[in-house]
Amino acid sequence: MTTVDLEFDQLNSTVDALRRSISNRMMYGVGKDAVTAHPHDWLHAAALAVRDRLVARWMKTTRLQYEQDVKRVYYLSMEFLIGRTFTNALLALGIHDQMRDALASLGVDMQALTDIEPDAALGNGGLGRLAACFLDSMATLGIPGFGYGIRYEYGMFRQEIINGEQVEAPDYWLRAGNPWEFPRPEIKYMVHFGGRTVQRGEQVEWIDTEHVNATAYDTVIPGYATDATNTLRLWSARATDELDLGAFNRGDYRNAVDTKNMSENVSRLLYPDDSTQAGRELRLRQEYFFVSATMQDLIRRYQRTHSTFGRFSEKVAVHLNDTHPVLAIPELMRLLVDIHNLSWDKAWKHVTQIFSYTNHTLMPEALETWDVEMLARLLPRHLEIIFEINAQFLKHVSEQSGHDAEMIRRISLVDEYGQRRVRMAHLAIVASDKVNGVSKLHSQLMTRDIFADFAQLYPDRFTNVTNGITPRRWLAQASPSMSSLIDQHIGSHWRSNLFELEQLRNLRTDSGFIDAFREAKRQSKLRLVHRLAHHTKLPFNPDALFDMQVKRIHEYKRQLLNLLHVIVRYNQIRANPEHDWVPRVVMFAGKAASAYRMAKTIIKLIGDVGQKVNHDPLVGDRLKVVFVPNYGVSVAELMIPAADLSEQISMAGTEASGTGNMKLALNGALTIGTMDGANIEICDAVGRENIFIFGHSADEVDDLRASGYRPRQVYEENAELRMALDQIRTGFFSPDDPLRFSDIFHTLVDWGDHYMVLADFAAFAKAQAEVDARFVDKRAWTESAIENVAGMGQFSSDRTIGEYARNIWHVSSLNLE
Ligand code: 26V
Repeated sequence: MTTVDLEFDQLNSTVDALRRSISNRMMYGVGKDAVTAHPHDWLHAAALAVRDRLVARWMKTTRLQYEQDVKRVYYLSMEFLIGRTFTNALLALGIHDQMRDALASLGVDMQALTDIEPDAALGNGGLGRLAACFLDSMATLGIPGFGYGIRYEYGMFRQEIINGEQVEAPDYWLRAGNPWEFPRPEIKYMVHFGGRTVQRGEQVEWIDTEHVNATAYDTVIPGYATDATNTLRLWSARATDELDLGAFNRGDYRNAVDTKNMSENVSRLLYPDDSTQAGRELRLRQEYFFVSATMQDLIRRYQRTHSTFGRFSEKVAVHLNDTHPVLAIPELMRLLVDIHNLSWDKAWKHVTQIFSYTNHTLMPEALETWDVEMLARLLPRHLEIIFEINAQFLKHVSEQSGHDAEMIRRISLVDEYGQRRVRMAHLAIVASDKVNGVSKLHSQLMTRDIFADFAQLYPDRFTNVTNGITPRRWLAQASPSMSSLIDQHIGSHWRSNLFELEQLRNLRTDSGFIDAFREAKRQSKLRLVHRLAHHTKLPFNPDALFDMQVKRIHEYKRQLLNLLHVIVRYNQIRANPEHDWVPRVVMFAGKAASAYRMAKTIIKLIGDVGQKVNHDPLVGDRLKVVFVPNYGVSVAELMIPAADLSEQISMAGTEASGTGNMKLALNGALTIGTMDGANIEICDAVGRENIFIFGHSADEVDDLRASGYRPRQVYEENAELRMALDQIRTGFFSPDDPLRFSDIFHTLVDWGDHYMVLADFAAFAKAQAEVDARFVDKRAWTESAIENVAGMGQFSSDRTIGEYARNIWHVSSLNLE
């Protein structure tokens, strides 16, 4: 290796310098000139000019990490919902306006460019977006943190709404190339599958395997207003031999190419489905593929500066974002014991100090288990290791518990009822130093219900770290009008210390500020109306109350509760059109898992109700119902700043935390919500009088269920609700197919109403009436909205990451001096 110093240009970020950089990148990077360049070429050239300005910081960060021999955090996640990068990077570097002017001087409109950047949508929902907010905060706080995941070629499907129905289209997000990633073909690891194990003396060997290579793609994660710059490393599968030369030489070219494609399928697509069994084997392969490459990579990095494993657990923390990466545990055991020759006990000691695990859902059907038979076939050595971990664990518990056989069956890593399955959450808990839930309530319920036995055994292991969101993307970037208003009054430092928003409390009664606040909100509403204009063809009144429920479509989130209230309101308006109704636009957005029939039917019902309501001349602009297609990070950035009302109406005890609730409150929306997830903490932060809380609490849900919940009785006793449900059942909204929604009716009325929609309906309707009354009093409403923004300090993901760093990972920030 040579050690010559490279000579390169120091890049500054004046408008002139940026214009030259873009021109150079267009010429030498993209290979075009201003005459032939398409908009995507401009975006590419501008993105490369921005990326160039991040690289020096990135290298500095890496160099300092080695020099200071820091402890590193590895955040393992099957999902990273990054969204767009261009504006985010400009804001992090503080060169947004300079870039806008540089592009303008080249005759290019920056807004038009930012709009064509594809989202990196490598995730399904809350868990994936949380990972992206965490990357932003780790970099901003200077925590030496690495994101590790899969470079899916196809991200979350694009949702089209055709005749009111969800149609999934593939998301080939890499079509135009990805200017933000650095391919690292030299960083590659072999990942094995199948085969069998043999004992050779003390050692076990895993042989006769098939293999695939994992190669790295690195994305720069800039911290906000700091030189600290982290890395997201995503793995892509490459066939180990470019082609099966045997088959090729036999003239079987087709077969040779097929084999290569098969093995590369492992990183082809994101699983858009948390509700089906289909493709489970490929999903297991994905999970192992990415954790194997990651464990090999972190060992290699450790060994660059350490000659023994003595300090391994002092220098490495691995975080498991839910159970999807749990195979990292047996994989690290395998690498340490079988490859690096540590004793089992030494290796296990390291492992139990290195790992930590976050649970993101209490729903039993979402707790991952893997068929023992499938594991035996794909990962025989790992299954042996899991069995050994289990044997030692159960021996220990048995001694401690006085041989409580029933308890041992419950906590075993292997579920022995019926077909044997490995319980991945149990493996995560046994191997982790810390296990956390994502809101206070969720952490309590976790230790009370699903992990009660473990919480008894290891009370100190369980903790809570309430989720948070990055204020850079969710306020500074998403809402230019609100951000600049806040800047004018309290300065710009809230971006790095969100508690500064508390100063807005002093302004809540300042008439000038109240008017300006309302105007900033109105700007965001106009922006949304303008963008929706060509989609809906409906005239929206920007002064109407914008009521939003934006999140995955799921029965537990209760879009149906919202919709039933819309129908009741519609009937009331028709019965009494002269009344002074508060105009409302009720917006829904969200994707349904492709195999989740009920969720798709709910989308269709929203569309059909909208058809009826929106075209009823008696209703006018008193009520509009809109389903905004293709919800994702960028659509969220457009919608959330425009919201007046935030619907957070899950059945209490089902939404682990929610993070959309935080984004909406931060943008000055008032919440209507149940005492669920982080809503409870939001209520404390903004004050009970500035939020609309309704419905059964988690305990009351349990009591009602225990005492025998009878939804049909609710239906019979509430005339307005009954009318709405009957309209759904009899085809009032679907005259072309009157029985289309009969399953929805029966689910709610006859089949148990599992998520207690009817039980909470009356309370919800009452809370909605209070919403109307408050909204009429513009001043009172705006004061509450300001209180919401002012109270959001604790929901910055910087606070969240600070807690993880201190209490779970035990890492400190890099010294950047
Ligand atoms: C499971 C699976 C199973 C296999 C196929 C793909 C897939 C994708 C996701 C999941 C589990 C999703 C769990 C989740 O997203 N939980 C959400 O996590 C948020 C961040 O903590 C939290 O705010 C939400 O309340 C919670 O629902």
